[in-house]
Amino acid sequence: MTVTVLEVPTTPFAGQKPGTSGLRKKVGVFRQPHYLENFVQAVFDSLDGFQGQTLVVGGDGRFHNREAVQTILKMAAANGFGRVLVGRDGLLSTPAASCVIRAHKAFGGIILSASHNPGGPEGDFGIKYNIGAGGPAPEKITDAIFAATASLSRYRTLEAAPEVDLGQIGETDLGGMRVVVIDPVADYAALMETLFDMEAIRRLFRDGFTMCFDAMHAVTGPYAHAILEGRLGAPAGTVINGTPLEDFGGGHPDPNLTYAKDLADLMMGDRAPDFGAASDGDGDRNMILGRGVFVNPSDSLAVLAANAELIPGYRGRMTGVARSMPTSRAVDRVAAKRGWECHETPTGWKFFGTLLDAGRATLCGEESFGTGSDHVREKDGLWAVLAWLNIIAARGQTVRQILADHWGNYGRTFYSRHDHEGLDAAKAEALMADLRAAPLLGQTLGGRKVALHDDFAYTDPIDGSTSQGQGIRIEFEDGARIVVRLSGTGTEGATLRLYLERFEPDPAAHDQDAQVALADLIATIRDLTRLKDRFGSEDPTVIT
Ligand code: VG1
Ligand code: CO
Repeated sequence: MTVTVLEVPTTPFAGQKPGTSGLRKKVGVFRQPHYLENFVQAVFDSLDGFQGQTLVVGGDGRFHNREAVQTILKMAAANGFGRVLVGRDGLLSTPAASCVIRAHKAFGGIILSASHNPGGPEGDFGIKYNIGAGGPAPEKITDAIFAATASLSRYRTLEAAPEVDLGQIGETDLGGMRVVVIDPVADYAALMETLFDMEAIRRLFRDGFTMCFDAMHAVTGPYAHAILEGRLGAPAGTVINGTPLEDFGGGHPDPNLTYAKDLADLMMGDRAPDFGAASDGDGDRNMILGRGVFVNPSDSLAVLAANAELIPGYRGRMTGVARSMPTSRAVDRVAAKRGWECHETPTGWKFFGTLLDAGRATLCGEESFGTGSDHVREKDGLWAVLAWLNIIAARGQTVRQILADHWGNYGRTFYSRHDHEGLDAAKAEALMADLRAAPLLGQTLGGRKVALHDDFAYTDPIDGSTSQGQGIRIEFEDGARIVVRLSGTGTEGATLRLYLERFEPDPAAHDQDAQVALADLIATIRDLTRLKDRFGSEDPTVIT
């Protein structure tokens, strides 16, 4: 069959603006004729020099993933890519996509995911472009893509091209471009073997250590089955909800105490295994639990940093750490003790890329259940789980003991995030504007004096690029801190995020519940923002 390149006339769609992590919209929006095609063409139009090069394509398997992959394959061929590597069945977790881009020296990659947002015909879909270093496109590129979407008049695809069979590993030709269907797990699993003491973890399981990994019917299932139950010998049944479903079984594939409630309940109950973990829709987030204990993601980052020397892949090569601004400053204390660089960046993994590339950060993390390192350029859920297993094996301690020791050594940073989802967007914007304008500096709020009040701005120390308006910070003289920002990943109304933090050096006070320890800060920010007056309720939808 002769396949010819077709130029399809089109007109721009408003609002194709990538947010914290790519373009996310309702499935119905993405299924409009030309919607996905326009965005993909805008991505290609913003890039230079990819003729004959390799593109990586894969997604988290949510509803519309399959059709979208076929569309992108035809467009990649029509635009002149030489080769596409695509995960079998169109699957690649976000960290695995980053790994494949790097391992095969691809020009870049397209990842189809709306991460932790629900899927299915009524759910969300998303797409993002990752650069050749493996990480999310920096703002310079996402801005260019958005600009291109606004003036698009045609896109290129193939006429009369057959669907590519994505179910079989192998190679085919598509309009002169090679399509290589790869095992989505192989490169990633091989990389994990180079980082961790796999034998020590194998021994742990052999000696009866028990674990429950909840893949939440999302993309990590095949990876967790292959690595935990396959290579590490954990008993069958260790991985639950391990088959990716297009609608994630109707759930919210977000590994937190609200949406992974079954796992949280199991870990707090009498029959809890030694270790519990979960990951999100696209496999880049992780939640860590021990028997009877939840590890706050900010603490998880600090513990991983403090124990990195116990992990073969990091021994003797820690240079620095980086965290997103709203993430607690627990890791800063580790960096200060070890003499490492410590960077504070805006929310979103794309801000870590330059630091990782330059060797200025080895580990990085976000309070939103994201931890990772310079092994790829995305946060990595299963990597964090393996890192914890490695540390547990090396220290011979329970999660609870490891956490208590950490707090004993560094003090405890009480931390919580309160999410208020589904708010009226205009009212949420008004709250932010009021809070930005309020003359808070020097005032006393809830008995604490305000020492800093700003809207976080960032200058990248490597490439000098700047980003404004990244979240309002209110810091007090005693070191306590409140951060307020609006989500950039939602698809409905607005989500307000309140981040609360207070340092406690006294070990005798470490056992309190975080909500109790932070109660006064919670009251302060609710009063200051008049949450109840504005929205009728001041109760968060999700508490972490
Ligand atoms: C949220 C998190 C942020 C994370 C982003 C993408 O963004 O707060 O830390 O990087 O999701 O994570 P926002 O703008 O909604 O607060 V994922 O797992 O969607 O790739
Ligand atoms: Co995610």
